[in-house]
Amino acid sequence: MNSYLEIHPEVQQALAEGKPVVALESTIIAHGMPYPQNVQTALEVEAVVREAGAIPATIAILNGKCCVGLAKQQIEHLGQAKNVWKVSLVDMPYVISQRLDGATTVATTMRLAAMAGVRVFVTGGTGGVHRGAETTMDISADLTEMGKTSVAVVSAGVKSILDIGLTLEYLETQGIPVVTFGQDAFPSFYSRQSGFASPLRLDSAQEIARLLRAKWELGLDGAVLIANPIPEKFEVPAPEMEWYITQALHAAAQQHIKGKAVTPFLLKYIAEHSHGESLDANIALIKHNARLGAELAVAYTQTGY
Ligand code: PSU
Ligand code: MN
Repeated sequence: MNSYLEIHPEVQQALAEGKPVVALESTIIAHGMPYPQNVQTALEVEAVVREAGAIPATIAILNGKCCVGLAKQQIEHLGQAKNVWKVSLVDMPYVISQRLDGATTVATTMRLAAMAGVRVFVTGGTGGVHRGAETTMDISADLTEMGKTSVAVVSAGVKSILDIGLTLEYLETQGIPVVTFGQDAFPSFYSRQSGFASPLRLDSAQEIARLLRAKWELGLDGAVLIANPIPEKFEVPAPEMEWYITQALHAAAQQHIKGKAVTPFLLKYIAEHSHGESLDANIALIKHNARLGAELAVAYTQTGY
């Protein structure tokens, strides 16, 4: 194992001392946002984690090494290089054995975080069950990974490029508690609402930390999905987003986009066509999630069940 993993010394030390660490994904850097906002946001997110008292560990595969904790120039490289793979679990053996560079999805970041001993992970949005999955069977490996790997995943809910209702059903089947922070409605990334109630609600990081302890100490392996609603002032009206999403789905169908290309295609289409508004919202919510994730990591080190 150790010859595959490269844990940054600062992260290694924090873990050895039982200090709070927050894992961060890198697909958002390489494939989720344009340069230079991607690099700037990744560095700001790390700063938010530090301000809240935890150590950030951005995770990516560089030259075939699974890096847990990146230096600034490595983040810069991921944000600019053109040949960075989007690495879900299925891609890991190839990218590692070919000594390539890869940005890690939620599924892969979770797995590497767990291997390193990191229990809290912050992202923007996870993958899920795609609209039309009853015929395409397009269900993200993020969901099956959450079913088995014991890491808390802080997100802004599920983006409505997905079928939110089916995604909630799948999460339930996989035994993944879905907890919305501070409200009853399950949020949909750009919006605080989704039309679905959240299965669970908790109002403090301490209560979420206790839920994590109870789950994992019972031997119930797997993730807890924590949905943190976007701050009101950054919300994008749902009808406006739905219009862009409908256009994006139509373009994807026309261009026969399939497999792992679907999600990046939809995200890129929406980002390019909705101009600055969705990007500003994306940046705001990931920083908002980073704060909650860091508070949760701190609470987890201090709280029993
Ligand atoms: N959804 C978002 N933003 C993202 C992703 C999904 O709102 O950046 C990225 C994440 O890295 C996620 C991946 O793990 O896409 C899911 O891809 P797929 O649907 O191919 O499993
Ligand atoms: Mn897919």
